[in-house]
Amino acid sequence: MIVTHIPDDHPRYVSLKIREKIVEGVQMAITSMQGLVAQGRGEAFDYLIGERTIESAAVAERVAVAYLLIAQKPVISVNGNTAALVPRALVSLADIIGAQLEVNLFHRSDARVHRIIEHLKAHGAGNVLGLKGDARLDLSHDRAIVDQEGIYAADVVLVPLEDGDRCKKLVDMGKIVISVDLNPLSRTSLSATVTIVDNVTRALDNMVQFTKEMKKDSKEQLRSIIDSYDNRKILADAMYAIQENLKNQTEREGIEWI
Ligand code: PTJ
Repeated sequence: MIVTHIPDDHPRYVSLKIREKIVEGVQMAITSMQGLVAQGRGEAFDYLIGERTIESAAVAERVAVAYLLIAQKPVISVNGNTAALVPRALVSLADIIGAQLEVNLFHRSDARVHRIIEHLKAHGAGNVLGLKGDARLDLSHDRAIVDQEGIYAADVVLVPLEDGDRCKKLVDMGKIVISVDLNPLSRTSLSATVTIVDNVTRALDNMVQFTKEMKKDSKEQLRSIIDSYDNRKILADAMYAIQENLKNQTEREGIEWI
């Protein structure tokens, strides 16, 4: 495997290290080639947002954790990008929530599902769903293929880096859907119940931390966090954060903001 050495004093160290993980994912054949393109789009939005967890994303992450903690059947959907970027955090989150992990791919092959399951197991996962594919969502592509006991039966589903139509389909089925997507205007972001506009590498670590803190909260406390939440406000705040970040950067460079 070819791994490029990134010096830790490089000004774009963190972003380049994340990029290397996706490249490694492709080399291990767990991430699709299309996943590289998706990562590039994500990098662009991350740059616009300032490569940090904005306040409203942290709020959404706490609400997501509240939903996952009160869920009867929480499921975390894993694709080729998230498996490469955050395998350990996915396993940790599933463990402390008591959620199932299910591999669900857009560019599906049983061989890749199998490799991702093995990759998650190598990072500490127990049982991982996704190979059975014994249920189907009403969609015309392979993301429709799900496990009956997993995503199909779930009441709360976390879908990091998703394609918009499945997200909407899951919401239409009455499920609570939590997305992680750096583009606040993607179809996924617009249709999810809770939209986390953050890099999945930061979002998952934050959620693991928040779960540890919130696990002792009562059902009433978790409910009240959920009840005070407004997803449209979170989307508006992400757009505002992008605008402010661009404005500040423009002014720092001595360019007039018009
Ligand atoms: O492994 P597969 O076959 O299931 O395919 C996975 C990808 C991601 C290739 C597939 O779901 C896809 O094509 O996704 P899209 O339609 O490109 O959407 C991906 C979304 O995730 C885009 O809105 C990106 O901005 C966003 N994104 C990309 N990288 C990150 C991200 N959001 C958060 N963190 C990232 N690291």
